[in-house]
Amino acid sequence: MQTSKGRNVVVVGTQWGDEGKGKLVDWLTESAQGVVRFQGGHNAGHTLVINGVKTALHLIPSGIMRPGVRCYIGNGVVLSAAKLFEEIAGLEAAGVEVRSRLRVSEACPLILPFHAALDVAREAAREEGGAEKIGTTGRGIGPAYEDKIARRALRVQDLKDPQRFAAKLRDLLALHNHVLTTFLGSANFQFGDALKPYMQDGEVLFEPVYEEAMRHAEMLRPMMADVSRELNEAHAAGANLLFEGAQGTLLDVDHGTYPYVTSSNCVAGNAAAGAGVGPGLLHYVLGITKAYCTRVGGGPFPTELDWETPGTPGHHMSVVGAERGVTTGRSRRCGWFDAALLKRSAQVNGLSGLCITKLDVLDGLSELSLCVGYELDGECIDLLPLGAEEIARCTPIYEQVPGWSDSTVGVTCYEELPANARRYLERIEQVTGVPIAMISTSPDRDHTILMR
Ligand code: 2SA
Ligand code: MG
Repeated sequence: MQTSKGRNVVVVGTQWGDEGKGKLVDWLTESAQGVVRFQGGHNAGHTLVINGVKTALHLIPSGIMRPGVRCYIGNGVVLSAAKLFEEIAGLEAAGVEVRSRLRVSEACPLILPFHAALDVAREAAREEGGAEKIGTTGRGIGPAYEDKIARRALRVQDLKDPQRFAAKLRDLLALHNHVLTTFLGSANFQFGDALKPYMQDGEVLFEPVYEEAMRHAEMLRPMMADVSRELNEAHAAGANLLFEGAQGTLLDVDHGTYPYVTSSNCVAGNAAAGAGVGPGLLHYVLGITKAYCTRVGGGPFPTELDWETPGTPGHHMSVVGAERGVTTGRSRRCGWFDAALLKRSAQVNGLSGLCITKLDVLDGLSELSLCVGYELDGECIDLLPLGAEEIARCTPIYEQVPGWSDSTVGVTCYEELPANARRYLERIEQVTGVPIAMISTSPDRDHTILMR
């Protein structure tokens, strides 16, 4: 990977999120001057371990942990100001300077309390109607993107004009309260405690939402920016920029296991649209790829294993990999590596290289299965099909690969990996057609192998 001046890297998850992007963005930030989030919101959970201390970030780019690096929240992100200030407070308490280094696009749509109410209500209504839940994080991400696409969203820049904000908010509440009380009103569910201060009789109130937004407006003002302009200027001045994807390719609203997806484009191309730079500024696309697969939430997962029964490989992945959601604490489903899925991911992202993470979690498994294709309706295919229904009908075709018993934890040199671990990685390269650029052998910043 080239890290010379003016070279920008996009980091994306190639599976269903939680591939370890946070650690890698932090590691790559050593040679970057700016880190940019371009989609998603506080549904993301990026964990960093620096000198043994764990930090979980949801909204603020992982570059914040490197003093001096500028962080940008691009227009493609849906922003909860409440969560932003909660996260800033946590970082400041740990001695991290945030406010002078963080720029927030004025074009970000806002996530407000009624978005979370709608998110929770919709999931309950789905379940009651007999459909599988999407398994959202309940953070209001989907409803906030709906408002954006419907051209009625309140954006960060509306916070600068209280009258305009109030008028738009009244319109939005009229619409959403109608949906909450009529369409979703019959669904049997409870709003969480966090929503209670804003609600009465199943409706979201104007006053508490408005007053809180105006308090946030004051605090946010110094950080509001034309992020597109600032990024283009930083690039022109020779800065290296890092675009930090959240979630993963199979959760992309177009290319993922629709409808079991998030509501944004998680693929590399959206780094341009979601930050306000031209695609020519995206020089290298690094696909972060877990050495096995996990998924949190509903939807098809062809290589899923039993991850609840002790003594099984799936349970091993779940326990050794500590596979729990960083945002919601939910258990992640676990399964074998899926190279046919990765092939899809390589295509839709235009991956330049892979970074394999959590290789050490597979230490001690005597044999590994590698999915190289599927049987679908009597035919063999080598690429993940489109959409949840077809994917659910896929039966994986596996190759057996011998495992290794030596520990790979903390290995920093490729040649020191057990021979079978190297064979496993080389097979992944062959099947997916993407070179491995990096390997991560523990959550620690320093436990990283750089290949080329
Ligand atoms: P949403 O809330 O509308 O984005 O949910 C839609 C689907 O997207 C999935 N999703 C995620 N999957 C993995 N990791 C995510 N972030 C957190 C983490 C999740 C957590 O890093 O662990 O703590 O549970 C994330 N965010 C969204 C979600 O599970 C739905 O399948
Ligand atoms: Mg995560």
